[in-house]
Formats: sequence, structure tokens, C-alpha cells
Amino acid sequence: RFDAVLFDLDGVLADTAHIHFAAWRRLAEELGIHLEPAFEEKLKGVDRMGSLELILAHGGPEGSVTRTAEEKRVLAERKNGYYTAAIAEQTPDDLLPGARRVLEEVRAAGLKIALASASRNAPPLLQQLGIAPLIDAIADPAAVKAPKPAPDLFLEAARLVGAVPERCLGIEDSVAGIISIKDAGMVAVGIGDPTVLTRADYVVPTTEQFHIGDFL
Ligand code: B16
Ligand code: MG
Repeated sequence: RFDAVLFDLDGVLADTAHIHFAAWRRLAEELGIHLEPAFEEKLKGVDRMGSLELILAHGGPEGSVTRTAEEKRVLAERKNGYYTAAIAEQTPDDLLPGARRVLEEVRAAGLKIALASASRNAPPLLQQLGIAPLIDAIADPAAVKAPKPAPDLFLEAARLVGAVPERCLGIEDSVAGIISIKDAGMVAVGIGDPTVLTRADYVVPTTEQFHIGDFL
């Protein structure tokens, strides 16, 4: 029934949301903007410039409009420096429980594996986590027109492994990501809360509860 499984990264294979958030919080504080812990949820699955816009808007209505595109690029680059320094410390112990087993089971079942992450830092992070050899292709978010919730990144991931959308299973923890998968014409597995991930075809609470055998 399936030829490929397309994985999101943050929230599915690794728990990098809190690392992203710590980096954004540091930048925000430098700008005099306070981010309460609940803000972390708002940034999940949102790409880099989209996240910056949400944070600037949180600081006040003038935060975004008074800055030029170049100033915003510099701010996003500063946050990325904090983030890349932190992920350089990641090790295979930082994989989410079950992540490595899931990848190995999908491979053993003879299916292709592609990554569909909004993160431009995915390649070095996969190396740090020791799972790069288990992944056949990484869709480059810079190479697609529209970020999640558009279907582009998942369609690109499918294309890279030569699979048609109808025969792809997409796995995501964010609402935006589930919308991408469904609008790409794929079957969606949500990782998290079924009352939040309402468009997913199936939902499991954590990666640990996902078994490819249930879908074959
Ligand atoms: P970067 P995912 C997303 O990863 C994160 O959830 C989101 O918080 C982050 O802003 C985005 O990647 C872009 O990351 O700044 O490294 O390019 O869930 O799509 O794997
Ligand atoms: Mg995610």
C-alpha cells in the first residue's frame, strides 16, 4: 500500500523545539521582547522568517513594520547562530524515544524514507543524531515555493524518492504539517493529540507508539 514514509524532524524524530525556542528567547530578550513559555507551541513547524514575524508582532504592532527586510534577515541569522551552536552538542541520546527503531523498521519493510522538515539545519542535525545513513533523501525547504501548510515540501520529498503521493505516508506533529500532507494527497499520521491534529488519518501520542507494521 505504501512505497515511502516521509518524516517531519522536530517533534517526530528529535525534540528540537525547546532548542529553537531557547535561541528565539535569547534573541527576543536582546530586543526587549518577553516570550512566555506557552509561545513555544506557536513556533512549532513555522519556518524561520515566519517565526521571527510572530515574535516581532508579539513585541508590539510596530515591531515588524519599522524593520527592513535586511534587518530581519540579520536578526534571523543571529538566532540561527545560537541554534546551530546548540545543535552541535546533540548526540544520538537526543533522539526521541522510538525514533531510531521506527526508521529501521521502515527500511526493513523495504520502504523509502525521506525527510520533510522546514528546518534548513536538518542535514547537520541528522549527522549529530547518527540517523543520516537511514534516510534516503532530504527535501530542501529552500528549494520549494511555499512553506508548510502548503503541500510543496512533502511533494518534493516524495519526488526525491520516486514515490507517487497516494503511496506515501507522512508523519507530523504540527497542525500545519498535517495540512501539508493531506493537501499533498497523502495519508497522514499525527504524533500528538487527536483533538488538535484533527485532519490526520491516524494519531498516536508519541513516536514510540508508531509501528509501520500497522500500516502494511
Ligand atoms: P530552521 P520541522 C521546524 O522543524 C521547527 O518546528 C520550527 O520551529 C523551525 O522554525 C523550523 O523548523 C525552521 O528551522 O531555522 O532550522 O530552518 O518541525 O519542520 O522539522
Ligand atoms: Mg515538527
